[in-house]
Amino acid sequence: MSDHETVPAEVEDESEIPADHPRYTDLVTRHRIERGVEKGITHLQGMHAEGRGSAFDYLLGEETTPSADDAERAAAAHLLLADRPVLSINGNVAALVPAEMVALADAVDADLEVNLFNRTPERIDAIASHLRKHGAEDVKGIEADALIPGLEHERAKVDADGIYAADVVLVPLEDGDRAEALEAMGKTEIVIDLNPLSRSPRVADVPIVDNIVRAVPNITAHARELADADEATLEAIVTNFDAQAALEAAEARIRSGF
Ligand code: PTJ
Repeated sequence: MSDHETVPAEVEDESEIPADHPRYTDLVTRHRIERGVEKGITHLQGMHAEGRGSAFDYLLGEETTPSADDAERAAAAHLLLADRPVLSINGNVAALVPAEMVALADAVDADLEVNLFNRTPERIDAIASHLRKHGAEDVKGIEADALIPGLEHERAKVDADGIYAADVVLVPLEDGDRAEALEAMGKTEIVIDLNPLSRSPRVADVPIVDNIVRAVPNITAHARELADADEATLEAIVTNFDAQAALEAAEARIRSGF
């Protein structure tokens, strides 16, 4: 075993993780999730979710594939075209990419809404204040005065002027039935999930099979680059994107390693 395989368990801050470690990104994401749990932001189940994601990322080569990059560009075009885009935040997303979600919301003029599977008032408050610390001005999802029809669990609780009224919703890191329910409401869905076989990416208009720590900054970069594009250009990017082909490319990469 090389002495780079592990880092000391007592790492206090992610800056102590050696940047030249071959699994640097994985160690940083693990560290952020652990800190998220300690701060009451991330649910303990978030650690399982992170482990699943990490295994798929390993098989994908821990890089943004060309087809994921296309999906991220299509996501940027959808968000720029939207009238009421909303970015949904759960405990893993808040721990991994708080500042990056705020930057994306700014770039595409979207709202940020906390939406949790394991919903408690304490976690909602902790996540909202964590996002505010990272620059968010307005955080939705606290009132939760509307329900997504057809869902029996806590993810159904949304803001009437947030996800409920949105035309485009970014749904990261959840393998579940909310994506299907949002689709039934007629919304355009962008899903970030490293597992191309999860339910959520399979019903998405834009499935992004990439690690959220790479995906969100890349969507923002595309959005900034497309900020002055005309509507026809954005529409063409959206129309030319093939969701089924993106899922197949990701699965082929995972199965073959190429
Ligand atoms: O904060 P809460 O209460 O809303 O709960 C959030 C979790 C994540 C615990 C909950 O949504 C959950 O249990 O999710 P699942 O069913 O484990 O699904 C998470 C999906 O995200 C899995 O398909 C993982 O492969 C994927 N995933 C995990 N980490 C990443 C990821 N995808 C992209 N980037 C990651 N870093």
